[in-house]
Parts: sequence; structure tokens; C-alpha cells
Amino acid sequence: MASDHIYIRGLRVMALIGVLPAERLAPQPLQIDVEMDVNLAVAGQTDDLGDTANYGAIADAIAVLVRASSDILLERLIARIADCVLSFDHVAAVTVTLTKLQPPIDEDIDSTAVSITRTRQSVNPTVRHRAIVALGTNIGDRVAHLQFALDHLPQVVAESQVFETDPVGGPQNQDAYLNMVVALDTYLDPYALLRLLNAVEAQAQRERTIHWGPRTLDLDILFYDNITINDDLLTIPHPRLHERRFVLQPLSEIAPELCPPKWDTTLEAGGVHARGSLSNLISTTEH
Ligand code: A4P
Ligand code: MG
Repeated sequence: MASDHIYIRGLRVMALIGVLPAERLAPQPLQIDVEMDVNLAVAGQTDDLGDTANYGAIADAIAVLVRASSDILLERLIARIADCVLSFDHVAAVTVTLTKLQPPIDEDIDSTAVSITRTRQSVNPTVRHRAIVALGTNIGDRVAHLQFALDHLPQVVAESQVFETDPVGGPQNQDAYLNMVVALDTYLDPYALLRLLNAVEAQAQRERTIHWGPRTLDLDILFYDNITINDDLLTIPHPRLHERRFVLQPLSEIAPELCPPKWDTTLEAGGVHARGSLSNLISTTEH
């Protein structure tokens, strides 16, 4: 374990949590304290945020996750917070303390709390997993939204070009999308990865108002290792990927073996235009 630490202290968020009927009805105040093991030596030399854990982004991600919680036990919520923190680069281990500031107990008591320590090893005793994620955006500064997503995803090991694509489905006269596909190396399980993607979407201020409507950022899991999931929360492989050139064209650049045979000749052509790499777009686009 590194002997360097970064702390987030006294993060206070209202959340729905608890076993009692009253606790299921109204959010209550929680406090989150986090101690992260991060090797600070490199950032100490380079002065570069990319060489350390970004505590601002981590605090935002925790707040979004806790606010959206409806867990019953502190034990469940704290495990999810630890997962979330460990998904950020450079965090080798984390100790989280989760405190109910107004516990519903008939005694004179200040607070109740649970605390856990998790390391990357304890989350993943075996191997890391390979996930393929599709990104889409058609509102505002689309290039910045893609970059925001890449900055907040677990380790990106392959990245397609960015494609400008005509909207498929949804309301008339939506603006064009930017789409791309990335491969991630992650120790998160599929559900923890989905929660992380939802938190990143929420941080990009996505509003889910219209089905298939315009969005600042949409993050879909296309594949996770070679597993199949089909339940209320997740469908993997993504059910509509075979119909969509805006997914298959970028996917074919980083994992052609995952595309259905002859997709390029059977799917209707057009509506998908390569715009080059994201880093190239960032350096050439005003935004
Ligand atoms: N969910 C289930 N499986 C998955 C998965 N594999 N990955 C659940 C991610 N989420 C998954 O998603 C609704 C719920 O799906 C999630 O809460 C999760 O539990 P959502 O993102 O809230 O809703 P949505 O985006 O409206 O639906 P969805 O299914 O993501 O829409 P699509 O199919 O991705 O279509 N045209 C162009 N050119 N480019 C686009 O990117 N995107 C769409 C959205 C439509 N037209 C487009 C594009
Ligand atoms: Mg989606």
C-alpha cells in the first residue's frame, strides 16, 4: 500500500436509505468520508492533474451515486461507493466511512456509521475484464462530452475514430450525433460498470425526458467479456447493436471479430461519416 493519501472529508448528501418505513419515504442526511491510497510522487514532480486522482471528479461521482441510491443497508451503499472510487485511475485502495447523521434510534446518539477498506486486489482477486462501450452525443459541445466520458471511464485500451451520424429513431429534426466505441479494461462487474456509466452520464447533465431523444451523453455497454445478461437492468450484448451502422462502423475499427458477418453490405449505407480521432478533433475544434 502507498503511504500517500488523498482525503475527501465531510461530503454531505441527502439520500433514501434504511430499513424502517419512515426511512423509505424521506431522504436523510448522510456524510461520506474517504481516504484514498494514491502514489503522489509523480504528480509531485510533474504538477499534472492526469498523474493523480482527481478528487473533484471523485467527490462528484460519489454524490451522484449516493443521491440516486435507494439501498436498504449502509453496507450495500458503502460497497458501491468503494467500487466507484476504485474505478478512478491512480486509486490503489480506499477506506470509506458512511455516517447516518440523524439515525432513527430512540436513544441519545450522535450518529451511526460503517467503514470499509477495499483495494484493487480485494475487488478483483482474479483478472480484469474487457468491456466494449458505445458513446453518443448530440447536444452542446459534443467533442467535449466525448472527452469528458473518456476522462471518467476506467482504463481505455482501444478507441475508434469519432463518426458524425444521422439520428436514428426518436423525434424529428434532432441534431446529428457524434458516436465512437471504446474498449475498457476494468475490474468492475457489469452492474458496477453500468452504475459508473450512469453516474458519468448524470455528471454530463443528461436529462432523460424523451425516449431516444437528444442527449448530452449516452453510454451503452455493447459487450462484457463474452458473457450474456438479460434482466431488468442490463442486456448484454446490447440488443440493438446489430441494426446500427453508427455502432458497427466504429466497433469494426477496434473489434471487427465482434461485428456480425457481412454487416457492412447488409445494413443500409450512408449517414455515418468518419471525423478522425478524438484527440485530433480536440486540437482542431473550437469549443
Ligand atoms: N440497459 C440495459 N442494457 C444496457 C446496456 N447494455 N448498456 C438499461 C447500458 N444500459 C443498458 O437506457 C435505459 C436503460 O437501459 C438503462 O437505465 C439501463 O439500465 P437509457 O440510456 O436511459 O435510455 P436510452 O438511451 O433512451 O435507451 P438506449 O437503449 O440506450 O437507447 P439506444 O438504443 O442507445 O438509442 N442515433 C445516432 N445516430 N446515434 C446514437 O447514438 N442513440 C440512440 C439511443 C438513438 N438514435 C441514435 C443514437
Ligand atoms: Mg443508453
